[in-house]
Amino acid sequence: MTTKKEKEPPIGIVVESHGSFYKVQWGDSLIQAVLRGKFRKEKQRTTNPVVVGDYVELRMEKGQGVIQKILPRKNELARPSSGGKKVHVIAANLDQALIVTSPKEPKVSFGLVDRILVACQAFEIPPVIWVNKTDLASPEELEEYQQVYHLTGFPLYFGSARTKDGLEDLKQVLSNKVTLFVGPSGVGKSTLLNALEPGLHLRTGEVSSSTHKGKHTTTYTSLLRLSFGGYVVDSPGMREFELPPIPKEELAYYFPEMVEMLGQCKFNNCQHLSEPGCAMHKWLEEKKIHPKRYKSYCNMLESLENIEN
Ligand SMILES: Nc1nc2c(ncn2[C@@H]2O[C@H](COP(=O)(O)OP(=O)(O)OP(=O)(O)O)[C@@H](O)[C@H]2O)c(=O)[nH]1
Ligand SMILES: [Zn+2]
Repeated sequence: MTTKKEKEPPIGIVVESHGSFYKVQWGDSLIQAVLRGKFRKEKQRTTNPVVVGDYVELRMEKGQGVIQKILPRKNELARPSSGGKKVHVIAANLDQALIVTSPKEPKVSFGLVDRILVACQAFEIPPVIWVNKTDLASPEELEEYQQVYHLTGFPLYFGSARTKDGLEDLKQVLSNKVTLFVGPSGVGKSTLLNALEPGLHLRTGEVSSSTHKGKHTTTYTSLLRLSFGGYVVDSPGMREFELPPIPKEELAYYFPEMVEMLGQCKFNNCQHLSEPGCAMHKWLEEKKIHPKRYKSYCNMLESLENIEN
């Protein structure tokens, strides 16, 4: 141990949480840790005080780590707990979300990708789109992704876990970041990780040939450490986010290519559906937003209205 480490309390990152004990990565050591008693007695806003991704201060006692302090979180991925009063936090301090989608087997709709994009932004997790299974797709199908997303400014990558096309780019994207892989079952999240990091031996699910839908294969949330630096959140619960309750009037702000248009409508409470003097018509005509993105906006707006009614 260096003198510096003796002076400063060791800070590690929680990579597994099993209710009352945790696994914390500290440098190259993986430490079993428990929570200092005080935390468990304190009244908590959440069902679980420590989650994967938390940076924690440790004290070593009899070869075991004791979590002394949880450092402030920059973001958290959460859902309401079953009782409804508290929130259940799934992971914290995510640097980015890799939205894995696939044009075939399964064909993921743009509507679903767009919902996940909005949810990521609502959780303040910057999204990156990865179009997987390019080996199965036609050039037209891939071009469509380009058309739909190039105006959004969201980073967009193409590749195949099977042929390993594009995986060097993906390594760059993931390097030294904590990344959440998100996307519907069967798009190839586990296969991608196995291709990048063969040592992980993640289980992969075969896509059912009758439904073209995959099976869920992961059972608990953990952070997987990448040999080239960084971590990946492997979570069974959040394959497709639920859209958090966003006020209707804020939805347009989650569509970056719409933001510039927002001051140009006649009414400042315009929802950009078919109100008089709405700038959306012009925006579509001038191809400043892709019609598929506008359709996603309309569908999401409707589902938000349904939540409120
Ligand atoms: N052709 C092709 N098949 C792929 C590719 N990536 C994954 N697959 C196949 O797609 C199926 C599903 O892959 P998984 O990695 O289990 O998918 P997942 O997204 O992890 O699915 P869940 O764990 O259910 O969320 C497997 O049969 C993979 O072999 C790819 O790039 N091209
Ligand atoms: Zn409008």
